[in-house]
Amino acid sequence: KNIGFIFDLDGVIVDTAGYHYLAWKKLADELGIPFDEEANEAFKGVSRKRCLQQLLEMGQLTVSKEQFDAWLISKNEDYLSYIEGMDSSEILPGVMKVLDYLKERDIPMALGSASKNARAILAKVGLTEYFDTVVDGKAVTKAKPDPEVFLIAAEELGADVKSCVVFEDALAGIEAANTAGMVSIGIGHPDILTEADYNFKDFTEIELAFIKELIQK
Ligand code: B16
Ligand code: MG
Repeated sequence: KNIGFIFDLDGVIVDTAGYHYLAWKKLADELGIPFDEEANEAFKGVSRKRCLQQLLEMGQLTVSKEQFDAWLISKNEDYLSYIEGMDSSEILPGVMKVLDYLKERDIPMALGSASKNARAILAKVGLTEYFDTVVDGKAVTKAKPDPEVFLIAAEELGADVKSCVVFEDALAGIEAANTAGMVSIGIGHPDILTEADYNFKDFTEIELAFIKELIQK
């Protein structure tokens, strides 16, 4: 069987949620819409467009297509300015241990992210060469919980769908992996990621013996 390891980016490999939050918060403040870190939780793993739709719904605003697009652009420009200085120090604890273990064994690895900035972030933190393929927000038409992003990743890796392992921090991502029939590993709060096959608070909790088992499964 052909295995494949698929990683979400934001919240799994790096924590960009804080930067997304600052950018959404800036726009929300400009529009007079109350927005806090808790509201930002619902934006995790969700496409940029869908996030703006949700924000406008929260403020009960309806706007023209032109205005909507202009806000999408300004949010992203702000976000890009916040992530400008990102480097490898922002790779989350324990992640390198797992990536290196898989790389040393030539296990096919993919990135499966909703972010259109995924490639730029990977380059900033110096992880581009770890991934055989990057399936990002530019490559998918249907957002998580639709399994499209992970199915494309499996295909590009030449991996059997049922032999793929997915690491995700968002509920929508866990649902996407489960729908695809892949092994889902929740990174974050087990109370939120209840549907995951396995749960870990973060990568420091993952033993290499567990990764070895997944490879041999
Ligand atoms: P962008 P992931 C997701 O990335 C983020 O979790 C989510 O908060 C963000 O809105 C989305 O990417 C789109 O990002 O604005 O950069 O295209 O978790 O799927 O790696
Ligand atoms: Mg994520």
